[in-house]
Parts: sequence; structure tokens; C-alpha cells
Amino acid sequence: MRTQVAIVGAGPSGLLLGALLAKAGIDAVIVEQRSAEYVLGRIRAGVLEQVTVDLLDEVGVGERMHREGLKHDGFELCFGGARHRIDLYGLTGGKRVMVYGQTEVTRDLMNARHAAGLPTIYEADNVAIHGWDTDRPSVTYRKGDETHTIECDFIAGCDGFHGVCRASIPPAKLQTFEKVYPFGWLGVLSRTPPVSHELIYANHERGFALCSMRSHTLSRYYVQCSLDDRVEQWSDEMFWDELRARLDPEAAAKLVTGPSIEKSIAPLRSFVTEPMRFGRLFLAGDAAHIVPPTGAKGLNLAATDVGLLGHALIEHYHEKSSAGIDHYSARALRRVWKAERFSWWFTTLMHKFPETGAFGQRMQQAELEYLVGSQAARTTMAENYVGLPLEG
Ligand code: RFL
Ligand code: PHB
Repeated sequence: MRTQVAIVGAGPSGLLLGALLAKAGIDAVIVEQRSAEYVLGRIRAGVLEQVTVDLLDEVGVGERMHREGLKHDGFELCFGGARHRIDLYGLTGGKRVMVYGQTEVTRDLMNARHAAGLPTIYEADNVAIHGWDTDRPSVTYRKGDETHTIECDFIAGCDGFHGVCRASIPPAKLQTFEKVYPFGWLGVLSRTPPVSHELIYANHERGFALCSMRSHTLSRYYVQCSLDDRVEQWSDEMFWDELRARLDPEAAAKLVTGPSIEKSIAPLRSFVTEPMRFGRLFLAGDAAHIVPPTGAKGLNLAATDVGLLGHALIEHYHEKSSAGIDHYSARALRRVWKAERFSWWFTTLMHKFPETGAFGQRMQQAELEYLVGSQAARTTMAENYVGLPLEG
């Protein structure tokens, strides 16, 4: 088989890149190791920046998002037993975020791809990339008893943190930067109305908590947990008790609980690979970088990476210019590092770090009080949360 761009991974970055290329008449094949149902079963991000919303509109899959997504003009910080609002809309001159789950974004992109008859190979085994440092790259995979080869002009590595693309680069050709946090997030999805109409990020001496949502009837909650914890050790009742204990009295009293329909533990990590291009291979999304989820930036960075990459490839094919693909890595990394900084800062501000002791706790308290008392500090936080401009 021959195509112009072989995309490895059918998560949000691979599917969005496929949609951008298809709209420009560029051929692409997506190869995914899991089944479509498995990909849709992963409960992950919930908050979209305006740039992500714009990209989904650009490829024509925004209709359901605009109908069912929830526009949020602010969120709340909870500490010392009280909540304080960050007025995103007022502080950023009219910007907001959209609460619409990654599962739904993925479903919309998958459905559009299927309806257009575009090729996605699910359940591909032994996916491997070849010749990315030559003029004739290719991707191979096994399906049943047969090995298949896709010859292509470029390979897009959209295969997440554990994917094969970054792992295929000789270590001497890349530099990685990493910080692993000494805790995880235990997340629960439940068919209950959200405790509040906006998100609540809570700093508490027992640890961080987050109240989020997917709709008016579906809630998503998280509590900071130990990396040694196992999901099976956490009954629903224990989870609700712990969440309640970390909220202010009013939210704790209003919390509606119910059976969990999904429960999982995610480790927290900051990670960046430089560069994001190796000859004819481009990395995008979680394949190139990871942020801790506190700033809600992971999916948004994945979307802006493929926005830059998609437009660069279109420029290459339509205008015979390599400027976009030559600058892709540097342009993407500028934005990546700013989101890394914000996610690291927000994580550090909100979580319990046993090793920093009482001094660390007082520093968090002082910074939180400074934030709620200073419009300048709140503006900085708000402009990062709604998403920094694509360039700059
Ligand atoms: P994905 O979603 O991991 O998709 C990669 C795909 O590649 C496939 N794959 C392979 N395919 C073929 N061959 C191989 N060898 C392969 N290896 C892997 C995988 O099966 C998969 O289908 O990466 P992508 O597309 O770059 O998307 C990134 C986002 O998923 C991620 O950044 C976000 O979910 C992060 N994130 C959040 N981001 C936000 O912007 N806002 C949020 O509110 C937010 N909340 C979160 C999050 C991530 C979380 N977890 C669980 C890590 C909350 C959580 C709890
Ligand atoms: C989520 O709804 O899953 C979510 C929301 C905000 C975050 C992280 C995760 O910062």
C-alpha cells in the first residue's frame, strides 16, 4: 500500500491530523494497535481551549460539541475551607473554555472519518517504522497472519507516551526532560449531577481534589492518591468520603454520590522530547510530551501540535515549500514548554508534597492568598488556563 502520510496512533492527535490532511486532499492512512472500542473506553481529558475548538470546527466535526459541550467562564480554587472564583472571561477579555470529553472528541472524529470512507487500520500488531532518515520511509504491521507495508512520504508519530515512534529513535539523536511526581490521581466517573456548575480545584492538607464534569448528569472527580494505591483498594464509599473531606463545607454538603462507572489511577509526569522532527518522522501529542493533568493542557497541546503539523504538510504539498515542516519542531516546542511550565506550577501549587513539609505548605497558602488578592496574579493564571496564543 502507498500513501502520502502514514499516521501511527488513532488517539485525538492522529485522528485530527488525518482530518486536516483529508480536508486538503492529502492521502493518509492511520494504523492503531488497539480496537476502536478500546480507544473510546479510555476516560481522559475534559477541558478544551478555544484553539482546540477552532481546529475541530475547521475540520467540520464541531456540531455536536457546540450543542452538547458546556462553555465555562471560570473555575474555582478551594483552600482553607472556602472557594474563590477565577473569572476567566472577565480576566482575559472574553475568553472561555469548553467542557467536552476527550471520548466525545474522539468519537466525533472517528465517525467523520468512517463516514468519509478514510482508512484506519485498528488492531494492528507489531507496528514498526522504517527509513524515516531516508527518502523512502514506511510503516509495517501485522494483521492476522500477514505482514503489511505502507510506503509513504512522511510518518506522523501520534502514538502516545508508550508508542513505538519515539522509541525507534536512537537515544543519541534526542534529548528528554522529565519530572515524575510522587503521587497519582484517582479518578471516578459517575452518573450524578456535578457538585457545582464550574470546576473546583482544591488544595487540602489531605491532598489535592478536583471536581469536574462531562455533562449536567455526568460527573468526573479526582483525588490525589499514593502511587502505591490500587484501584481495587478504593471502594466507591471510600472515594466519596475522601473527596468530601477535601472540599469546603458547602460543596461537601451538596455533593451527590452514586456508583462509579469508571475508576482509574493515573501517574503524574512532566516530560518533553527535543526535537519533534527526525528526518521524515514527526512526533505530535503525548508521543513527544506529557504534562501533569492539573492544567488540562495535554489534549490541547496534542491538538495544537497537529494543527501546526497539518498546516506545514499542506504547505509542503500545495505550495512546494518546506518552511512549515522545517520549523515545526521549534514552533511546537515553544508552546509546549510554556504549557509545561504552567502545568508544573499549578501542580506544585495544589498538591500535597510530603517532602517539602510545613514550609512548603505555608508557601502554597501564601501563594494562593496572593492569587485571590491580586488581579495581576489571577490574570496570569487565567490567560494560561484558557490557552496561550498559537505563536508567541
Ligand atoms: P493518546 O490519546 O495516548 O493516543 C495515542 C494512540 O496511539 C496508540 N498506540 C499505537 N498505535 C499503533 N502502534 C503502536 N505501537 C502504538 N502505541 C500506541 C494508542 O493505542 C492510542 O490510541 O495520545 P494523543 O493522541 O497524543 O492524545 C493526548 C491526550 O490523550 C492526552 O494528552 C490527554 O488525555 C491528557 N489529559 C488532559 N488533557 C487536556 O487537554 N485536558 C484535560 O482535562 C486532561 N485531563 C488527561 C486528563 C490525561 C489523563 N490521563 C489518564 C493520563 C486527565 C487524565 C486523568
Ligand atoms: C477532567 O475533567 O477530566 C479534567 C478537568 C480538568 C483538569 C484535568 C482533568 O485539569
